[in-house]
Amino acid sequence: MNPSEGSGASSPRGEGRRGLFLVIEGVEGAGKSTQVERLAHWIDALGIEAVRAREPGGTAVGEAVREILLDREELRIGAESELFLMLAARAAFMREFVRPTLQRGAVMIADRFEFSTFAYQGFGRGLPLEEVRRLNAFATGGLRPDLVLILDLPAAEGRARQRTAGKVDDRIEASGDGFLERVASGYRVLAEEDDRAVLVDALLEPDGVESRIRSELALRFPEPFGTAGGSTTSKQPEPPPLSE
Ligand code: T5A
Repeated sequence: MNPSEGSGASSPRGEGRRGLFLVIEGVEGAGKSTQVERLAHWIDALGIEAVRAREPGGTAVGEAVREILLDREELRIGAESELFLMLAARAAFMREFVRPTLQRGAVMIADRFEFSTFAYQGFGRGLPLEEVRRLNAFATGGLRPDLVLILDLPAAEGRARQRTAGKVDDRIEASGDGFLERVASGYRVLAEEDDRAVLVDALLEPDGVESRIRSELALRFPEPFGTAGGSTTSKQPEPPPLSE
């Protein structure tokens, strides 16, 4: 996905406040790209600038790293090398997208971010999670998302959706069902232990998933999303401050 900038003028959290950093996560085929697009259009329609980008990717460095990570099946990339490549892409993503977007008070919507690293390289590949978190924090400078929406779906269901869509396996998807199941359950553990994360039932139709996402945003960020209706699974009413 290429970055896209909206044209709205107002700031999501009021004048003089920083922007909002939203992340959509989940297993392969969970519907992340679908929901990132819908969310960006909704926020644009509210007159707020929304910037969206995928990880790994988005930047020139990130897209080059993505090609190595996903498409170069002849390369034997060890788990540690995979981690550092993801983090190399992330450092560029922070510098070129996230910080400038938040500094001008817009909404950054990321299609995957650090939870992917914790789930895939930590739970999936078996690298020590605390070490993964520590290295990730260096790449991000400690800047964390305001909200991580995890599209919760059994790994097998996501793979089935990908097959229906005609998607060919990339290097990471070819890591096997056991790997992808560890990733899916890893996401649930991550959601349980982090107040900035919430599971969204991704077995629902796309409209239902979108409605849950809007409701969650309305509850956590009443200004400017408070007009959205629907149910919610939120664990906290107020948005946490961005930490750096
Ligand atoms: N990775 C990434 C790491 O290992 N570590 C990291 O730190 C990072 C950042 C990236 C790969 O890199 C790994 C993880 C990944 O293996 P990717 O292509 O960005 O790969 O991610 P994928 O999950 O592979 O992307 P997909 O496009 O396959 O999945 P999405 O975006 O979750 O799903 P989407 O929206 O494209 O939808 C897939 C299909 O399902 C349908 C859609 O129409 C589409 O056909 N669909 C639904 N069907 C039924 N119900 C719904 N609710 C649906 N929503 C969408």
